[in-house]
Amino acid sequence: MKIYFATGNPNKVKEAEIILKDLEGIKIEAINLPYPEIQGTLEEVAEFGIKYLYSKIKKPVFVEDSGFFIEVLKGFPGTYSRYVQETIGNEGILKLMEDFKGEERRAYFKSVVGYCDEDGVKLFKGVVRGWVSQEIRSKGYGFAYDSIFIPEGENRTFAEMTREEKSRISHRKRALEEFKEYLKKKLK
Ligand code: ITT
Repeated sequence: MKIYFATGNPNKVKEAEIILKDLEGIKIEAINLPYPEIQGTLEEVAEFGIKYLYSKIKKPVFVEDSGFFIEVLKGFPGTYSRYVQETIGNEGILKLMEDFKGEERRAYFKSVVGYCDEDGVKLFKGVVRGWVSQEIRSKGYGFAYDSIFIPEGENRTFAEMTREEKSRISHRKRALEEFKEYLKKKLK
């Protein structure tokens, strides 16, 4: 069975490949098919996008919509994560966070996978909690907010961890793991 992963972000494809690699009987193929991203929660964006894509290609397909949420900033950048990363970037975020210390630096990544086949739409969610670091820290791994996010139980940022290490605990891992369990049951 072939399932398409619709995304324009190659980093997400590499991480999804690591997480889904042991899924027997299923072949994942990335396609860069644009879909309308409405303004709304991650769940609303994923559901609208996946319905649109399925109506176009009529084949099993999933999208993965994610964002970075800083608690003291009321969830900003959240569903604006891509735009904020491309505009003020991590330096801008650290500037906004200058006056906050310790627990005030709480943040999380959230991922929503939207899947659709002939049985309809399913959503799977994953969250990883942690903190915004004091400075940008990277060993060249990761992308976007990875170099300013320290997950719980770690003192390295995601960008100081290898892709495999990040993919053991990430929001994407948690959402795709639920998706994987669903597919395994479906294939039985
Ligand atoms: P799609 O084509 O799949 O939509 P995208 O880059 O627009 O790719 P999202 O809308 O899901 O993806 O993600 C919004 C932004 O959130 C993304 O561009 C990054 O800036 C940030 N982001 C998401 N996951 C991340 C991760 O694991 N590490 C760092 N930043 C992440």
